Amino acid sequence: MRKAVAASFMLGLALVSIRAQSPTVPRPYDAAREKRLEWFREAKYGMFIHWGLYAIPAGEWKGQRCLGLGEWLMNRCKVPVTEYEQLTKQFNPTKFNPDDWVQLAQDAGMKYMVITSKHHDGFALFKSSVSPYNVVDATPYKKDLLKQLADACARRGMRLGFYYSQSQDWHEKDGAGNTWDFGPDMAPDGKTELKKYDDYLRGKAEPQVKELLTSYGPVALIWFDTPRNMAGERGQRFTDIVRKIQPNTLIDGRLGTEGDYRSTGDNVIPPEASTEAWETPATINDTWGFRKDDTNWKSPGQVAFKLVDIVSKGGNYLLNVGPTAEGIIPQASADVLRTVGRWLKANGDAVYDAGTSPFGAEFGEYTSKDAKDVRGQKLFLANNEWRVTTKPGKLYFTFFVEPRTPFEIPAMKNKLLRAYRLADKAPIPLKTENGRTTFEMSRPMLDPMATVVVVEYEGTHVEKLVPPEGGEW
Ligand code: H79
Repeated sequence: MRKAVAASFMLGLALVSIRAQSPTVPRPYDAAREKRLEWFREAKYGMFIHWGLYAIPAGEWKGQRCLGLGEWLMNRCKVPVTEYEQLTKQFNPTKFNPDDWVQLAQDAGMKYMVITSKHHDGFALFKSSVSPYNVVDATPYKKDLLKQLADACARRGMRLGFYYSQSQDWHEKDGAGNTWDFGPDMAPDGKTELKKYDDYLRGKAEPQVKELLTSYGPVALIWFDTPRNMAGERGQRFTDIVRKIQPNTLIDGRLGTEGDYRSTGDNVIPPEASTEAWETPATINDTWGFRKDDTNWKSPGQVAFKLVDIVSKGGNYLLNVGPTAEGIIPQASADVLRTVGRWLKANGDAVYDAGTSPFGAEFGEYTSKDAKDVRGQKLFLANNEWRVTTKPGKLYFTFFVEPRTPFEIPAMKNKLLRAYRLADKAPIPLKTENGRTTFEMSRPMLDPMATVVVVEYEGTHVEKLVPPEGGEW
């Protein structure tokens, strides 16, 4: 026994080094981290808010369309700091009503909110004694936006986290990213830093993160992004600040050193389940910061699918909205969120605190041909008809299209007890023949968005049947 423990510890050490390439390799168990993660694993669904000066140009600079992500405008159109800074004089979001935003998140069924406290452009949405480039000191609005949102969240029992761009800061000569005003970050050797990066980190980023953790009550999480030159000691300095001031605050997966959970790439949903805590940050159209020309809203059905897909794989869905410069969350995105929220009111048992699929074949399969996806990975042929999530003794089958009938429940050892539709508890007869259990639903299905069928079984966890010798069923 002791040998086994030692062996698994050694294995744990060995795995640390290969985790970077293989995020599905579990990390060694960390009781404190698991405790911090408890609420996060239950919550499943959060609201991301990208808001800043970039909402004013909204994708257009000096009458020219500036393509790409709205919040990347300064970078994409190489706007000098001296010009971009002028936006502060116009920033006056008088229609901002923090209670409306929290109410929207609650109507949407979202359990936490994460707002950009400072994006890559360097402008802070909060009062900062470290840099006057902030909403209180530099704009006619003069009020702390984060304080107002934090107070509304506290009043309504909503968890609040802060996005903070620790590495890129295009406003500062020693921050990463602004090559058009301040020259390249790195020498051509790719190793020698050309900016006094630690001056920026110690002079602005670290003290601002301290401010965020000190002045706004409990911070659910800090969402760092795009780690450049952050390895080792620099990342650890941020971790130390967070742990010292608010030990329960979660750190996302993009600090540069290991955080509390894994962040996927933007809009990336992995093909398979993982027991490690993770989160997909995602756009509801094709930008994070508001762009007036982007109305490519995902439909409520698409959002519901992504949510259940992510939950069935063990992750969280952090879905973004981009408010306008006046402080309004675009009506079309609010409508989508509320439609999904209504569906969650009836079907939330399948989502909140639900466990991963015990099966997996429903996700799809890797191509047997030599095809690659846009990221150069082996192509995964996703199957999007249904997903399954779990609670002890229960399987939640969520159907996004009418299933082939009869629908065959994947084989398992546990005895199946009963099935019913989640939204109205209407019983659904189970039929077992030759060891295979099936059910049929009356058509058309109840809900045009997605219909959840609960299947109850004996025991608390699914015991898989081992395939008979020789392989396939
Ligand atoms: O905050 C959101 C994005 O602004 C941020 N992450 C999410 C959560 C993000 N930062 N960097 N990226 C995403 C990758 C951005 C890549 C691109 Fe570009 C920006 C592609 C086009 C514009 C940089 C500049 C790479 C090519 C040109």
